[in-house]
Amino acid sequence: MTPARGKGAAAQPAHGGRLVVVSNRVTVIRGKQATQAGGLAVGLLAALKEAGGLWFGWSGETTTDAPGPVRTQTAGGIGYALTDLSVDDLEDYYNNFANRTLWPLFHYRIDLATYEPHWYAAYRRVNRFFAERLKALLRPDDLVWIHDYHLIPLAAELRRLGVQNRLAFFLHIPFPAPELYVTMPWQRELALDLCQYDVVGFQTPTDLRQFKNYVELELGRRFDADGWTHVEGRHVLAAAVPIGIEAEEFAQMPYLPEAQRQRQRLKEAIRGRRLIIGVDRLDYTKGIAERLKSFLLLLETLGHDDKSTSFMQISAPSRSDVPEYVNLRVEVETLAGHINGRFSDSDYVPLRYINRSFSRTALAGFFHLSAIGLVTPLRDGMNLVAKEYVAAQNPDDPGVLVLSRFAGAAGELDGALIVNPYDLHQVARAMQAGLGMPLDERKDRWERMMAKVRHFDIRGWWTKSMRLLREATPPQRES
Ligand code: GDG
Repeated sequence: MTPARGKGAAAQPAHGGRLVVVSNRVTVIRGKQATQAGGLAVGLLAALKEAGGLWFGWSGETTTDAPGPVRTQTAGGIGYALTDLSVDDLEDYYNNFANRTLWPLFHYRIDLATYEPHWYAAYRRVNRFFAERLKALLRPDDLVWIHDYHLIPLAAELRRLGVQNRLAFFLHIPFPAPELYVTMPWQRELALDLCQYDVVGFQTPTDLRQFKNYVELELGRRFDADGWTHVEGRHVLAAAVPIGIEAEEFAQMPYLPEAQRQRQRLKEAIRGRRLIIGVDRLDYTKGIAERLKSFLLLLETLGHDDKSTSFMQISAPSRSDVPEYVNLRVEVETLAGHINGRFSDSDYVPLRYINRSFSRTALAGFFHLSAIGLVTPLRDGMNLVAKEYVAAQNPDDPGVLVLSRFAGAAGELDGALIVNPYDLHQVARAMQAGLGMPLDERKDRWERMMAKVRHFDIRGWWTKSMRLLREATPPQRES
């Protein structure tokens, strides 16, 4: 853990002030909706409630003319400030630069990354636009916590406007190896932008190391033992702050009436078969096609007469305006058709491939019933599904998590069967091993994982992030 204060730092009072959270997309959550919101939204809401705060970002609405003024409202004791975006800006800033340049590059897919100068220009323009709108809302002692790859330049744009507030950034996705990162024409500018924050948080020690390596190799600046460096006149603290889930709430969820109802429906449908489950946004980083190919290998090993195993893959549609996602959907649907065509019988369908989303409560019920949780991304910042699967298990008869070594969660969940998702045979063997694992071993592995899921929960994530944002004090001497 990175200490909040550098060695030899003067004892300075912690910074007070309101918390302002900034994320690309803001969803106003009212009353009961909070129970169905994603873990991240729940964590941010809790942080905002405790510090008394404001959430700023895109409203989800687009305009063909210039966007109107920022709209403010209060819900559940939290202030929201929402701005619309123009259709053209949204296309090039969000669909294109964020999701077709940064997303693939940061997930090690330079083959899918497009480097297009006018997309980058739109990305900077929208960040400048957000900065202008945010500045008008800021009080001098506000603490500002900015989220994810859509908003890397926001601190630099705020600083350019004279904003002196403490600014922290959290990157939800991996930071790539420097050799890949430097393929992007704007790599230096964006890295310097990151150095305009007071604190930059990463999901894992690996991401932190990649960033430090880049800064040392390309910017020629060293980090001290506490994680501080000094770039272009500013000190910046880089730290790993792994995100978690609401562990206790999720552990209770399978016992809610809705979860039990959904579980019962599924139980009747699979008729005593052992269930393998996968739940992901339909995204090429999640390794869904590779996972289906591994399942096909498992079915081939088991043979046509063995109808003991059933796989349910839930893939909520995602970014369906982006061509790479359209191609992925076709690939996955073709594979699913192939698997069921080869192995189904009049009384057996091996694969349920479901291209829609379910409530979180229903998911908890499904996880509880599943003998195997298959979480095999090709690259993932953390992967909350892995932690949710663990939390939703029956402590007396837990299932087995098969987890990609390339998910950030693999650094914590050492009780999982850790696999290389590119090695299709290895994943098939891990499924088979999990299905045959004795109860004692399953319990032992699950208890180790559940302890970690509880320890690194969502509250721990935001309290540590807030502590760094409030208290981190740079060393007195330039590093
Ligand atoms: C990014 C990073 C990082 C999924 N299907 C449904 C549904 N979900 C929920 C899951 C989980 C969340 O969505 C997905 O979180 P992940 O962490 O697995 O993945 P990303 O969306 O890629 O998130 C990732 C995360 O940010 C947080 O920092 O862990 O690495 O890529 O909570 O349960 N929720 C509902 N219906 C569904 O069908 N309601």
